[in-house]
Amino acid sequence: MRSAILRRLFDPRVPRAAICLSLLAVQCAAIPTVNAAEKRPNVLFFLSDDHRADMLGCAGHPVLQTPTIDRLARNGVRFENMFVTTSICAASRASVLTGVFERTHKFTFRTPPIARDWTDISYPRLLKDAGYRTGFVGKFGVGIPRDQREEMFDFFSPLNRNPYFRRQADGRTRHITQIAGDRAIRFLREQPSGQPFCLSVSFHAAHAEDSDKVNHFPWPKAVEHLYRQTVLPDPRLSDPQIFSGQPEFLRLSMNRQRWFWRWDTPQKYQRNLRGYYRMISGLDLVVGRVLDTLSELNMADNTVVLFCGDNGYYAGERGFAGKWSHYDESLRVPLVIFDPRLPAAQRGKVSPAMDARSENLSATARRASPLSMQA
Ligand SMILES: [Ca+2]
Repeated sequence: MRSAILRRLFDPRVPRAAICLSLLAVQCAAIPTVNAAEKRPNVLFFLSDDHRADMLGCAGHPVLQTPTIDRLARNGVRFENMFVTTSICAASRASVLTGVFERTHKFTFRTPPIARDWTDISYPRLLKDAGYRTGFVGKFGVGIPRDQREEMFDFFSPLNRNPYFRRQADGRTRHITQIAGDRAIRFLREQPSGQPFCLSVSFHAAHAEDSDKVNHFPWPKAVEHLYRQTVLPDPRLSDPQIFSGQPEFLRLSMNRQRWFWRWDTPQKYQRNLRGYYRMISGLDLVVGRVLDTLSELNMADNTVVLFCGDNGYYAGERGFAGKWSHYDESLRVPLVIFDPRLPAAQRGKVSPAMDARSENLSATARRASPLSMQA
């Protein structure tokens, strides 16, 4: 089974996208299980939404505070050349799950669900088949028939936005970023000993609430105090000549239409970008809470933690908003991997190695990963 999966993943006729999770799944599944269940690493995978690579403190952002992800990068590796191949939520998330391009899995908005060929080699399916307890919390964003989904996940707890705030039993409201954290913590607390796990925590933040043209970026109350007094710098490449030099189809595109929703006046720019930053700081806070629980449960020393974004974002750069198109702001996403088994000398590095567009990704990922391929 494993060799068949590897053949499919590395078949040169099969185009592939960001296959690092698929590789990790194959590697984890390859570790012998007899009397060694405790040695197989757990996998904790955080995925943010509409989050560009430079929107992290550890990536040198001058304003945005992400202390938890920065700590993961200090003790792990940050990959500065992580690109998505299709810059839109649905298709990109399907690629993250399956490790193949949109043109192969053929899933995006309003298409049929992902075919079994591809869910069979999704990282949760590989790990579940290998004896892992697999969990999913948060924004799923892909169509998968129920029977296929149940073959992928033991614990499935999706969350939808709109609204971002949910009324709780005690009458208070709670942001869904925090609710995702609550459910992730529940999964960890229910984890039986002697079995490894793979938990995927998929945030809606920092996706805009597109139906609300006034409050695009609702942030959790816990980060209300951030960036209050900060005047946010203008976006790069915002000289009007850069926009006017774009081809007509881009000047008329949704990238431009939504610029008028969010970024076209200094007041809107300051308000909305402050909200966007707070949403990212809010998810960083929740990542910290989940990692604290991991430590409390004595599982941190055997858990590989990954943090990635599903696509980038234009926050006014080039006169654009949103994602979808081909420029760096839209395609480049954060990727941080913390592996507790990584030698101290290899920690805290910034790697230029990973490039999901590269046909050599499989070899690159193998070299970059502390988990050596055993195929
Ligand atoms: Ca997205």
